[in-house]
Amino acid sequence: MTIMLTERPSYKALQAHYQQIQQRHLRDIFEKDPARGERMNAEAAGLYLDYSKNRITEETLRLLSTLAEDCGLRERIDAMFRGDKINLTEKRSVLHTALRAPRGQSLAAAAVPDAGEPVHQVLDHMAEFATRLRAGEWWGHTGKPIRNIVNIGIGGSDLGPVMAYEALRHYSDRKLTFRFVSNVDGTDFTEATLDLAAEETLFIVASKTFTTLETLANAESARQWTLAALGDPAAVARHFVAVSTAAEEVAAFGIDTANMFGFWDWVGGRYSMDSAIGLSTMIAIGPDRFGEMLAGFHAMDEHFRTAPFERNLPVLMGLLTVWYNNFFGAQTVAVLPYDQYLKRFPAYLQQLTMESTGKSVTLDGEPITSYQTGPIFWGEPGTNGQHSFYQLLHQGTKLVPCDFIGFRHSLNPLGRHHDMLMANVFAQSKALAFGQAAPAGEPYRNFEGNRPSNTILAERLTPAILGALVALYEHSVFTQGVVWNINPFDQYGVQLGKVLAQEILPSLARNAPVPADDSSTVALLRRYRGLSA
Ligand code: G6Q
Repeated sequence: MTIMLTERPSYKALQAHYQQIQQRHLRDIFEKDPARGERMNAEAAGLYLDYSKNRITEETLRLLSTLAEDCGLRERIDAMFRGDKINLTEKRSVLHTALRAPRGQSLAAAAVPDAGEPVHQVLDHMAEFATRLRAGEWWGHTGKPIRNIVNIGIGGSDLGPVMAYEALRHYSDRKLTFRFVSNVDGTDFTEATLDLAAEETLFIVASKTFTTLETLANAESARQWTLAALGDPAAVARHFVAVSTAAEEVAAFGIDTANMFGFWDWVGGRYSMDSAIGLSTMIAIGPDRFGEMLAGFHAMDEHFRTAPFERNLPVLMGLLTVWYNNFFGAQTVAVLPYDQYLKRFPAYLQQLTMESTGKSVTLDGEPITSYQTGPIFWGEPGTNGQHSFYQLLHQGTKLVPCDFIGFRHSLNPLGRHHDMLMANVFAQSKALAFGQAAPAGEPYRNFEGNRPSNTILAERLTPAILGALVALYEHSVFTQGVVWNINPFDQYGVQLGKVLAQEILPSLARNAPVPADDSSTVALLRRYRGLSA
C-alpha cells in the first residue's frame, strides 16, 4: 500500500514551509530577490513560462520537487511512455504520446505493437481522405463535391476537435464549412444544419465506443436529414464516415468500414484530439499542418520525459497547482488566453483537468479524506474577462491562481491592437501580484495584491504551438495525478447519471406510468408530463 500523501515527510516539510511563507507578500519576495523574473522561467517546445509571480522561493521549488520524486513521478513518467497499464481501473495502457511519436520512434511499440506503425497507417488514411476532400474530389451522392463537414461527437470526441478548429481557424480552408454537434438537445443539430445543403454535407460520426447515446441520436437524425433530402439509402456511404474503435457498431450503423478511421483503447477520450478524432482538424488545416501540430505535441512530450524537474514546464505547472490547491486551499485555477482563437481552450481544459483529477479514491482504493484533489479550471479569453469576473480575481476574498497565455505576434495584425492586448496581459499579472494601496478613506480602492500567476508566451499561435500547449496541460495533469495518487485516466463519475437517465426515459412517454421514486423526482416528472399532482 502506498503511503498517504499527507504522511509523507516531504509533504510535511512543505506544510512547515507553507507556515513560513504564507504571510510573505510578492512585493517583499521580489524586493529580496529582484532578479527572480529573469531566473524563474523555463522554456520548451516554443513555450516560455514565467513562473516568478508565484508565492514561492527556491526552497519551495526544491521541496515540491522532492515531493514529486518521493511520489515516484520519474518512474511513473517512464511507465506511461513505455506502455505499462497505468490506467489500473480500466486495465489499459495510456499512450496518447504514441499518437504523435514520429514514425519508427514510438517508445511503446515493443510492448504495444498498435502504438507503432498502425498509428501512422491511420494518419496516412486520414491524410489521403483529407487531401481528396480538400481538393474537391470527395463527391456526395449527387456528384457535387463536399463543402460542409459536421463532426458529431461529445466529450472527448467533440471538445478537442472544436477547440482545435477554432484555435487553428487562421490556417483552415475557408471554402469548407465546419460545424460541431454534441448536445442531445435537438437544437444543436437543427441549428448546425439549418443552412446546409445535404448533397454537399459530410458527417463525421466520432465516437470511440460507438455506443454513446447523444452521438447515436444525433447520427440517426443526421441520417434521416440526409435521406429526407437525397432519398436513396445508398447516399449514407458518401455522406458518412466514422472515427471509432468499434468496427462492428460502425458497420451496423450502415457506414462503410473502408471509411472508418480507427484508434485504440489506450487512447482516452479527453486525450484523443491527435488521434483519428482529429479528422475534422486535419480536413480544416491539411495533413501537413496537422503533422506540425503532432510535432508540437511530441516536442513537449520529449521535454516532459527528459528534462530535469526544475526546468520541466509540465512538472513545474503541475506542482504549482498542487502548491495552491493543497497548501493555500485554492479551489480553482483561471486560464486566461489573450487570443480570440483560443476561446474554447478553457472549455477544453475543463474536461482535461476535471475529468482527470476529480477523484476521491487513491490508486490503492483508499478514500481520500486528508487532502484535496483536482481544482476547478475555468476561464475566458482576455481582454473580455477583464470587464467581468476579474473584479473577483483582484479584490475578492478567494485566492485564484491564474495562467495567462499570450503571443508575441498576432495572426491578424490590426493597427496597435496587439500591443494593446499584450499590455493588458502584463498589466493584469502585475496588478494581481503587487496590488496598490488605497487612498486614505477609500478602502474599496485597495488592491491587496499577492495573487499568483503564470505567464506563458509563444511567438505566434501555430499548429505546433497548439500541440505543445495541450501537451503541457496534459502532462501537468499527469504530474498532479501522481502526487495525489489517483487515476487521472478513468471517469466513473459520469456513469451514474447516464444509467439513471436510461431508467427515467421510459417514464417520460405519454401514458407511461409515473414510477415510484423520490418525491422530488416524481413531482418533476409529473410537471414535465403535464399531469396534475
Ligand atoms: C473522455 C470521456 C468522455 C468520452 C465521451 C464520448 O475522456 O471518456 O468524454 O469522450 O463520453 O465517448 P465516445 O467517444 O465513446 O462516444
